[in-house]
Amino acid sequence: MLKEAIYHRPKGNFAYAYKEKTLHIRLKTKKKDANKVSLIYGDPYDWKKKKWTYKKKSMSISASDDLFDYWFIELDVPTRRLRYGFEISDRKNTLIYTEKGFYPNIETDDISYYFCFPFINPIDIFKTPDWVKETVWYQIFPDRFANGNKKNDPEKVLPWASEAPALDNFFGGDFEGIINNLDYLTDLGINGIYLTPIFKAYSNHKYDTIDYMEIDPQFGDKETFKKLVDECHQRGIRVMLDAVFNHSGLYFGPFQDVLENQEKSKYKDWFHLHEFPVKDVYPPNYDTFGYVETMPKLNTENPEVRSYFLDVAAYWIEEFDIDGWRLDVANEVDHSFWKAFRKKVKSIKPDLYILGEIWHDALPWLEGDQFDAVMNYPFTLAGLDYIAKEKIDTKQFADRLSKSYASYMENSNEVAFNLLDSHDTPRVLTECGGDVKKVRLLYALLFSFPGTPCVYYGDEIGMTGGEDPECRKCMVWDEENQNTSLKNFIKQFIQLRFTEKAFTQGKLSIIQPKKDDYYFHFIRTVEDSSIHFFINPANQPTEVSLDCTSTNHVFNLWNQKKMPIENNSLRIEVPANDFLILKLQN
Ligand code: ARE
Ligand code: CA
Repeated sequence: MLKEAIYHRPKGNFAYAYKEKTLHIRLKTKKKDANKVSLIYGDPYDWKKKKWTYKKKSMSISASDDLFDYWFIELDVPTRRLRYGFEISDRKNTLIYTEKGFYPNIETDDISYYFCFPFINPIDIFKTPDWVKETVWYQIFPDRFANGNKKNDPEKVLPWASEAPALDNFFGGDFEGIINNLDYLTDLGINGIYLTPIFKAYSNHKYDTIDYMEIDPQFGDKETFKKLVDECHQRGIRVMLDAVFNHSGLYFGPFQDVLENQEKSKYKDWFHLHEFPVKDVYPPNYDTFGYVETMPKLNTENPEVRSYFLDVAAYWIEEFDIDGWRLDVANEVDHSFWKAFRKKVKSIKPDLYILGEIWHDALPWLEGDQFDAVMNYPFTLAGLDYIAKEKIDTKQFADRLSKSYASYMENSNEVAFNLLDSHDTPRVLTECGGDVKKVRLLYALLFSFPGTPCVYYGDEIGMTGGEDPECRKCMVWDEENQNTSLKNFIKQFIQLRFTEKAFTQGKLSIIQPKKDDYYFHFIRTVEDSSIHFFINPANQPTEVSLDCTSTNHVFNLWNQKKMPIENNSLRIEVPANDFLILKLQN
């Protein structure tokens, strides 16, 4: 047994409260090293005749990556406190692993060396909003979705789709355009809209804010925005806005004041200035987003800045009843600010969704005191490498998904924001080289994996586009130019997702692919039913077999056909570039 590879540490993603009386515990071992792991556990104060009363329960491998197996157990903890260790066996030895190291036997006279989860205090439980699990998002880049009012068009507006999107061109999309098309979205089945920035700003993308308390006049006014939120809520659609609090725009009042009054400006501590005079030219002599001189970084440690932005966050919830904040460049803003942010927004609307934009490992923001989830780009990139670009095989794909899944708590995984693309990446159809079969497989994965899926506007009708700004073309409304079969496929999948609880609440197990398996197999289980998903991106069919010893019925959920079970097993073909969804029920 490779002791050096064995790892556990209470709290974080290795031992955490899932609910008031439920703990989740994980243990990492070298891949394929241990063949059995049990949790030895008990209440620290439960002794009989000077011996500690403990119980033992086996753990199972919930995920594996290239190097490690991740053992997992969900444990009821009625007294809310726990002392525990692990009994780990390989073919030769059994060892007890505790906070103080390895021991040959289970100790019951002195339990001080065991791991300790002192107490589940309800206030510390990571609570994420339930509704998010049931949400299918649609991301809208407002200038490009629909122009519902020509009167608010910007001065240099171009006729819809008359030119390729550029860094500085405008097409006049607005709130009325979105309102007019809410039936289209409802028909598609979506029930959440994520809008990229809508506050007064200079550019077409609006990430360079001028005024955080005003709506950009190109999109409408506060009244139209209120109408948009109300109309959405009437249809059961939630609304999430983009919070760009890492940096402002060049024309943000306080930064203009700095440029004008320099050292005398009362806003000089609102930013990170390197020297005076501050000049708004490249290269900037102040901290910025990247090296973009039109995006000066805000000093969120300054109490005035902090309170200003907390007020901004509160204002759009209190006055307009928005349901979520997506946090731009979230990992470059200080943790202390985000902790205050969570307290503030959750005190106003406890089930508001806080979504951070972080492309990397984000555990330090996902421990219950900052965000609910992050944009799941590791999922995006793994999916594209596997299906679109064929750069990795099934095993590597399973490893990557498992690793990122095991790095967070279930509380957050359940509301992970899963996406195939966004306004920051090439569109999924383009990544797939125009191959719609691949796109369908990626959607099958997106809509079946734990988390909350998001469709980037226009993907559903087969829009294409490379890197930003190409991925921001005007929405195609003419049905003649829409891929309606792709749209119907997505619609059907969303409907299916809503009819089966396992899609939104099922526990995940990723099946380790065998050496030559080129299909990806995972299961979502809820109560007495489980759904098996098979994704086959290969150009050849593959046969899979399922053990049905403890199953009475198997349904193919995609075509609603009952499948024949023979000799307690089911053998079935997954066609080339296709998927299969089987529900097993007792
Ligand atoms: C535009 C052009 C760029 C050009 C730039 C400079 O498109 O090609 O280089 O101008 O002039 C917004 C606009 C962009 C604009 C940008 C700067 O939407 O169109 O770029 O402002 O003016 C990293 C960050 C992540 C960030 C991405 C883009 O970590 O936070 O880069 N995403 C957000 C928004 C963007 C927005 C901004 C930030 C700024 O979603 O839309 O850009 O407000 C790796 C790295 C990641 C990296 C990721 C993508 O995986 O690890 O950290 O994300 O790639 O590059
Ligand atoms: Ca308009």
